[in-house]
Amino acid sequence: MTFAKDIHTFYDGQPQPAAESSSATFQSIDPATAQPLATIHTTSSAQLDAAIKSAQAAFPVWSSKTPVERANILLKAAAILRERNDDIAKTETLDTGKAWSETQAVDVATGADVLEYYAHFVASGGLDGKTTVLRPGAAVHTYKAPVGVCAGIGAWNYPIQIALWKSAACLAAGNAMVYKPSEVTPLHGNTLAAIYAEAGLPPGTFNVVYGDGKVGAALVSHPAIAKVSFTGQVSTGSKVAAEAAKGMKGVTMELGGKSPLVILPDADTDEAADVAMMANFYSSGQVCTNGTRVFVPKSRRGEIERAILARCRDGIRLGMPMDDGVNMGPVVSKAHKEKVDGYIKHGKEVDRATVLYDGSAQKLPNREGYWVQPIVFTDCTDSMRIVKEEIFGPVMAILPYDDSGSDWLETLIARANDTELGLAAGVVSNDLARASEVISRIDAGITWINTWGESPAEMPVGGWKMSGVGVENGHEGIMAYTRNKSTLVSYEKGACAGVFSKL
Ligand SMILES: *[C@@H]1O[C@H](CO)[C@@H](O)[C@H](O)[C@H]1NC(C)=O
Ligand SMILES: *[C@@H]1O[C@H](CO)[C@@H](O)[C@H](O)[C@H]1NC(C)=O
Ligand SMILES: CC(=O)N[C@H]1CO[C@H](CO)[C@@H](O)[C@@H]1O
Repeated sequence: MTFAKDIHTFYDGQPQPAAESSSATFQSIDPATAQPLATIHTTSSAQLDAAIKSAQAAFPVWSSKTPVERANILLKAAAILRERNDDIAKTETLDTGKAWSETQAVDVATGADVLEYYAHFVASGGLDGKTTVLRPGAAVHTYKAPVGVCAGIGAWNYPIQIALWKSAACLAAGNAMVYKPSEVTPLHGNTLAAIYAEAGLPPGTFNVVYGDGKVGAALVSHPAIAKVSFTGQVSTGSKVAAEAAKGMKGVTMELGGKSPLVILPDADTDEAADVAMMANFYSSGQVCTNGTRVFVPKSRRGEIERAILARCRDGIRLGMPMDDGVNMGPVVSKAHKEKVDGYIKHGKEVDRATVLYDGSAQKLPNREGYWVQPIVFTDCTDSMRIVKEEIFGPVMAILPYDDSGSDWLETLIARANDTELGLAAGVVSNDLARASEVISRIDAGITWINTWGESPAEMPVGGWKMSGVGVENGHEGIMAYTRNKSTLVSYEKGACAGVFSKL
């Protein structure tokens, strides 16, 4: 694997070791073995300034390239990413603990897709303005101008994919970026920066800084930053947005969810069980759009629960993330394991939910890694803590609902929607008219019918309510990295003549 064992702040097109004496460090840990993988040098405030200066200097160079010139460089970067897919994916597996079967197929490829999508978008006129002829001698031109230097702050569940989703839109629109990966999963940062440099991105256009929330806060509040794109927890997101507001900076906030998956009474059993598994156990449950509140009709409960149970028993293969056939690795860190374990204990002992499937029979590959055995609770009610709060782990909560009587659908929709969060929602049904009605009445930004989780470059994604502001991807995603300019041009002399002339 080709990540550096000693990782430094990246600006001006290369890693920039700090003066030894002032350099604080932290380590990236492999969650499957608890062994350190690399030492990362925390970005000092002088280095943060230098990285932002580097981006400021690169901005006029990059933004004055034509859309086709920018697109060619981004397409080259996408080609390099695809060529090195396996190497980068292995590094992501080491850093996050996610199964290789996932990272190899998803993490790099879905990032490269977005680079290609926005390269083609800008090259084919996606950001073109328009001309309005006012009168024979005058016209109004409108432009989508880049905003300048943007801050990207990533999360630990999809490290390189998130870095690519943010930087693709940012760079394609002609901006420069200073990116901070999560301190829990930092290994991809300099790898991506070096690939951009190799593809021909001018030095300073994409820079990487390292550290925890303190470095993130200094980045967001820096006066030279024009826009902030953040992925992470709701509580951090609202602090970041408040700080950005002081400088009137634009924000894109991709935050958490506690999303409902509604299985309607007419759903196929296998279809329902497959969607429920995907919505809960992909990436060991560490997906922000996970559909963790699974509403199952009481009239169909037995067979649907049996189908879910069978898939848990035969289909979840917990193990060392690089091993063949493994589809569930450890969770990302020790602190996170303790949090998820705490919720499971609470679900059993305090909420007293029924345990439908208990993965504690799943053999652990070793004693050191941050393993959480998957679990499915049923007979859950809306007020239980495991139903209301963030868990972010392989924990499914089934909420049986009454599907008899006259107003069951109303009650169901109200319950599914009854959360401050509004990231995602899904429905499984053969009746598309009813499924669409349910989806249209749940306040959530990312919704699926008869599937879960797919998030292609073409699909704008972002949460409603406390789950976020703005979207990433799709045509809408890049607009957040632009601002509007209008120019009225007079082609005739004397447009302002006469008003202040002598009478
Ligand atoms: C969904 O919840 C929001 C508040 O979070 C509320 O304004 C809206 O009316 C609710 N919709 C339904 C159909 O319950
Ligand atoms: C630019 O105008 C569009 C509408 O055409 C609007 O949606 C967008 O928010 C504007 N951008 C900014 C930065 O104000
Ligand atoms: C059961 C579970 O882990 N659900 C989590 C899904 O992800 C969100 C964060 O985006 C958490 O709030 C949920 O707890």
